[in-house]
Amino acid sequence: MAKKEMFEDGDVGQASAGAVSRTDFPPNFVFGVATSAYQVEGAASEGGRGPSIWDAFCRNKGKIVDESDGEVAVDQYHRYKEDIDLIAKLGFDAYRFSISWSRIFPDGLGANLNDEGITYYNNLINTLLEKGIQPYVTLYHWDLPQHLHDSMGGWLNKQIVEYFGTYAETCFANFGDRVKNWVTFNEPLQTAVNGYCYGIFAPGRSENPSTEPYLVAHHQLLAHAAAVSIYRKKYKDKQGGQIGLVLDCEWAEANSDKLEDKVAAARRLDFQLGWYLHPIYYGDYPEVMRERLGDQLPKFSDEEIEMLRNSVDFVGLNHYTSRFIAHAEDSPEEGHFYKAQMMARIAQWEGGESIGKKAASEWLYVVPWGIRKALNYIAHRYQNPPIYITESGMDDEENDTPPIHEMLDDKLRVTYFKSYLAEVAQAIEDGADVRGYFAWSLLDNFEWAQGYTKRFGLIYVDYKNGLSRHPKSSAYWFLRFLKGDEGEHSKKE
Ligand code: GBH
Repeated sequence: MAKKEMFEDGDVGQASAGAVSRTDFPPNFVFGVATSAYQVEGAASEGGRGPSIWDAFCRNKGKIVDESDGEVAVDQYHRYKEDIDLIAKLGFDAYRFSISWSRIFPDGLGANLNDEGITYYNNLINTLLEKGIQPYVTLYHWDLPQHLHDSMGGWLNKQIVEYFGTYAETCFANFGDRVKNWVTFNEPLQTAVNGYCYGIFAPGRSENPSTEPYLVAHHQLLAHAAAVSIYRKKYKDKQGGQIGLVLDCEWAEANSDKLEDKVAAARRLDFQLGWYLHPIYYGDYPEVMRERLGDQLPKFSDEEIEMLRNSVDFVGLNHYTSRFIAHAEDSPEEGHFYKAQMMARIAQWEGGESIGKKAASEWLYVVPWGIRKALNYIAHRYQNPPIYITESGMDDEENDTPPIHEMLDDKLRVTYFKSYLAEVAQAIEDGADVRGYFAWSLLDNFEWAQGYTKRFGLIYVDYKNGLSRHPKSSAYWFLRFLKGDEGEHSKKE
């Protein structure tokens, strides 16, 4: 049987699209939408917020394709009530957003608290709770206070661990009476690799691509552990919440049955998930990373490992897409981080047909079966932890030529959510302990280096007309799905 047919016969993957309904998930399964501070808030120089490394990065010519920035973004800082109304109307249970560190401590140091920042997040949280929406709060979604970068080297300096601890504790103390779900870091891999190896994300460094990413990841892990330890010692008992870490993983499917391809796919997963989860579950970085990187990979002291071990109440998974992985002595992928993995990422089946429909972003193909595999992989390799899918979604190209109603009819995005959710339901049946699914994103927003040229939203933002919000077909699909009006007819007996 050809590999492609194998994937379509139902056993291994592709649950039939359209056959998913709310009742395929446990009643307490959480459905939410996600955003991050820099991508949606705007008001970058208002309300006492200090500058962050993304403000500075966006000013470097050539880094953001449309030369835009998050100065205004989609102005959620001023429009949070309208946005929360929309979340409530669509019927979501939860909103995952991030706190901007420099809105809490403008210089990051932890001495000068910005009361206006505290007030803003209090308002946001209280408004959510009034509407029955649970806040899922990320402490760090890439926007380091600029002063910490300038004055001490930011994530390159181990002292950052203490500053992060102070910031995290301030958030627990101020918001933890109402926030019961915390995430320390969003995708520490992206900060490490795109920030310090490829230089395509803030702070845009690529001077020492074979050492800095590993140091930065190391310090993020220690900062994560420090924050969790503070939470568990001083807040968890009285506040009763949970705390975890969010990792990104592109599913890696071996390109063939050859041993070397299987090993390459396994290596690829260790370089994404194992990098962070192995220290937490098994006390050190994956062996294959030590083999490939030698002394470039920092070492943990016994005390540090003690802190890191079991430092998650849940694993957050950001999952968008998948690739076939083949062994490659000299990787066709550019740059140190990919070369170190000795693999090729392939987006085609053997016959040349693409692995899935392409979204707008170069890296994003619609591959529903990958999410089921990623979830089962985490369940088996990391002691079946509670998992929240903290991001999942796809983008359309910004295009202001067609009439707006055409942009709103996002058929492929509807297919994406239907088919990915059907696979999540399968993973739960397989035994993975999946607790929630957050669509990325609530609304179109600042897509980092791609600026406003890519639209990931369930809600369309009209950048030319006062940032008005217009729900797309996918938003209405979720509304029906969450009410239980979707999929029932096609459910198997
Ligand atoms: C998530 O990252 C982020 O958490 C979120 O903020 C973001 O808006 C969302 O994805 C959509 O991108 O191919 O060289 O251009 C997902 C991981 C990191 C995958 C950047 C794509 C692009 C690098 N993404 N990567 S490149």
